[in-house]
Amino acid sequence: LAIESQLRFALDRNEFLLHYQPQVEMASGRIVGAEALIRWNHPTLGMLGPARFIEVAEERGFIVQIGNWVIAEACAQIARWKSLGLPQIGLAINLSALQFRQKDLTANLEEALSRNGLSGDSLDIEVTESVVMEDAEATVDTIERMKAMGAQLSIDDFGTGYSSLSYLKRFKADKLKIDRSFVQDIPSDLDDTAIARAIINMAQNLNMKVVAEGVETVEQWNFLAAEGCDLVQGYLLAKPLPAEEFTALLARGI
Ligand code: G
Ligand code: G
Ligand code: NA
Ligand code: MN
Repeated sequence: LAIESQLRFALDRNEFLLHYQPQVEMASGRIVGAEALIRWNHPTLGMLGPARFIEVAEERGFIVQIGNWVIAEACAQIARWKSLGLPQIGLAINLSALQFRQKDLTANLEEALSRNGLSGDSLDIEVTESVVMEDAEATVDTIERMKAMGAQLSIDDFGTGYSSLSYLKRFKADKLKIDRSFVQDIPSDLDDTAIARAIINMAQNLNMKVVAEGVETVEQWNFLAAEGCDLVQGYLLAKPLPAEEFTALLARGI
């Protein structure tokens, strides 16, 4: 109840913030990207993760405004890093299915980019499988406009949803993110190991990059490196960090 009743005021009260988790290129060990992950600094409950409020925000429709705030804040942050002369990275943002269906989504993206003097290749748009599998004309149109802008398209939580491989080919996603549930028990779990390997092989053959999520151990890193995984995100490298801490990490490297 504290969540539902306060959510409508949270944007006006400026209670949302973004944390940033680095994405590291396995071959170079360098930070080449980050994922922006929303947090809500709730007036009485403290810092809340998305699991506590995103579903309610979707049900109530607030997710569209919240998502527009995420787009604006992410672009402002990219511009801050740029003005500090830090290494250029791609920033991934998560878009919910509801937000993806808004007619003005691409206009909002373009506006936030141009207001901050950025081109589209600064952004990496993360959507779940269900979003890209929806064959609505508007979805196809949105994806094409985002790609024309130069933004990357990543399929989040890959393997947990319902994908048609022909859609993957048609939409030409730039990246697949192997869901954390398939990563956590490699290399000891043989089924998960086979799934992770299959996703990496498929992505390579379709010219997509693979990001492994939730990498926590050196054993997982070694397995993924041997299989040809491109990028890694996980506690082994860093947890999602407040902007200042991430900025310091970007400045000194991992
Ligand atoms: O931050 P955490 O690590 O707990 O993220 C959990 C989930 O919340 C992730 O799967 C992510 O997709 C989702 N999420 C995080 N930030 C955002 C956001 O800004 N918008 C939407 N729609 N989902 C987000
Ligand atoms: O978008 P998505 O739900 O995939 O967001 C990633 C989620 O996974 C976030 O909630 C983030 O905090 C979490 N996460 C990131 N790295 C790790 C990790 O190494 N281990 C675990 N358990 N969770 C992680
Ligand atoms: Na995500
Ligand atoms: Mn994910």
